[in-house]
Amino acid sequence: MRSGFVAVVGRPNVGKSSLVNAIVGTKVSIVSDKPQTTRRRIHGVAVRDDAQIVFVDTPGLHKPVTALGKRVNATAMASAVDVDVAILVFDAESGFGRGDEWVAANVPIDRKATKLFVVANKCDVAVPQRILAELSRSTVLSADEYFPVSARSRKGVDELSAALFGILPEGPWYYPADATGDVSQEEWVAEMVREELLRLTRDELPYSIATRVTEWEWPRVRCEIIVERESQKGMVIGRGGSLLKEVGESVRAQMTPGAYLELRVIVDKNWQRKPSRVERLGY
Ligand SMILES: Nc1nc2c(ncn2[C@@H]2O[C@H](COP(=O)(O)OP(=O)(O)OP(=O)(O)O)[C@@H](O)[C@H]2O)c(=O)[nH]1
Ligand SMILES: [Mg+2]
Repeated sequence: MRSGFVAVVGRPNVGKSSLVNAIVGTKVSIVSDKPQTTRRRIHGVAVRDDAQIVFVDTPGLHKPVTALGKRVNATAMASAVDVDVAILVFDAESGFGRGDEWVAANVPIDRKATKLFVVANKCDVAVPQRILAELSRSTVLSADEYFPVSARSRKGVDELSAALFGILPEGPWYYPADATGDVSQEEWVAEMVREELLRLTRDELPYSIATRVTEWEWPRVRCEIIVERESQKGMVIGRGGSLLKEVGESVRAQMTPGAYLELRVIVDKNWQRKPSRVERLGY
């Protein structure tokens, strides 16, 4: 048997979670067009023949301004320790820049024990000249390998996956053969609710939202949506409850049939700025 850990790091919004989902083959980590979607370290598991890879999806590294930001940055920083491969993902369309170099310089990666792969993502929207120029720019990192991919179209994903499976050392599997990750069913529903809210809200609201399942008595599932201000409550509920209804319907459609999903919006004033609240929410 062979196995290994692969950490996926990079700036926010470059497509780390999309890439993990594409390789694992199922949605283990939520995705949105808003930066700082991922807030926790999430394991996604992929199996091929005798080999199992545990992907470590991480929050995007950014300049933190809140207690939540500091917390998720620390999570990302610590995630590339004791892994076989660290993948640094950047956005090929917006280019390889200072922020990406900052990530490479500041995430502790033991280059003797850990291989560094650089992945240019979103190659479905970047023209070939651009992809080559940006990959060439990224060679300042002296990585072990470089890959152009598109998590969206899956172009290049199989090549990356094959390279990862190809270098796994012998070792025990860390998860059962049919596991896809370490996200519990409660966490998964809470994250799905947050994903829908990220899709449907804008401005500062997405960052103010946290979700958690507070009751699971199948088929009754209750999920709390936590916002930071009274004024945000109405925005999440929507006119006549329309937004919340849409969220509930989309999430229920992705759950085991028969679920009764109750969504409740509560205010926890400025939770994002309070370390103790951030911790209590499990970030
Ligand atoms: N065109 C294109 N868009 C992509 C691709 N991969 C991801 N995206 C989009 O990029 C946005 C960010 O994707 P995520 O997977 O959430 O990015 P992330 O790096 O995990 O972001 P954080 O969790 O915030 O750090 C979403 O709108 C995705 O649909 C891709 O290959 N091509
Ligand atoms: Mg993510």
